[in-house]
Amino acid sequence: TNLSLIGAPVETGASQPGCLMGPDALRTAGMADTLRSLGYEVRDHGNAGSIADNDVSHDNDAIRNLRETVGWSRSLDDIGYRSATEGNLPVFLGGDHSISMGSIPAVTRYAAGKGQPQFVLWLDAHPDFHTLDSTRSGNLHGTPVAYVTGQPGFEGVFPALPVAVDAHNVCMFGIRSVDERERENLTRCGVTVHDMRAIDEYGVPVLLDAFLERVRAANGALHVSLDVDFLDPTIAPAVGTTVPGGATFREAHLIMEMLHDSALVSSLDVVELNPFLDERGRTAKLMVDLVASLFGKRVMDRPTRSY
Ligand code: DIR
Ligand code: MN
Ligand code: MN
Ligand code: MN
Repeated sequence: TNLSLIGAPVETGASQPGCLMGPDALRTAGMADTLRSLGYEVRDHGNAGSIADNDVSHDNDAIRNLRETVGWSRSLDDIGYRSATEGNLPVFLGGDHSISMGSIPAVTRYAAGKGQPQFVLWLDAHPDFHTLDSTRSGNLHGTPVAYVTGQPGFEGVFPALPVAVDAHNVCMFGIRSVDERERENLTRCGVTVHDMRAIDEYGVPVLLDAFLERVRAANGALHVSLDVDFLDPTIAPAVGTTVPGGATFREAHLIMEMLHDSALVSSLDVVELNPFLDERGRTAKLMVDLVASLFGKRVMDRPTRSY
């Protein structure tokens, strides 16, 4: 597999500035060389730009930076689709979580062309399931899952989706901050939400293995979207939306290790890193280390087991 790193210096979806520097912090923390050391051919495509020549609007006045976000979604959709069709596994280096409004449509379209259903593993403190109508903060990083699963209200604003992700094929881990409107819609649409309590009660292996089995049984493509705030703030402080009680170091690594063993992952986002809030690159290095686990870094070899 060839990995293509796609920098997405986007901060217009977040409440505060800083994610603009995310791709460069991940590079500085050694993303490309770490992946090369695991045996991959890695090409860094540099940073993408926005296609912001659109003239969209919406009557929810709370929404911030709508045009910029639509522009980024178009641009990242183009770049991601091209990267996938050239046979690479795209790794999107964010940027706030609004970049998934480009990355996921791209890989979903590519998968559909091969007859594969798209699955999404969403690792986040938040479900990011607001629609343009339901968002109160107006921060569009809170909307990507609603958009990519084809929830109503994005038509005529964001690009039409040739193929939406089936909401039943979205599985979330680490959730611990949900707005009321999101909760109603998540339940209605059939998204699998493993909140932190579910991880406490069952542990990562049981929950993740059940999802990976579904992906495998459907011959699905699997996109992983890793938000820094999935992690507990004590180990990952460099994010603007920290929520206490997040995933531990080992829970996060175990997810990545199991994903590697599954050999199912076909694309990845690393999002919401705000280097301005970091402690000497500590969070950036942790994110690189987690990505390394996802791509095969291990302590000891072991026979693949299923749970
Ligand atoms: C909140 C926070 N649900 C909002 N969302 C965040 O603004 O819509 N997502 N921070 O990562
Ligand atoms: Mn998020
Ligand atoms: Mn989040
Ligand atoms: Mn379904």
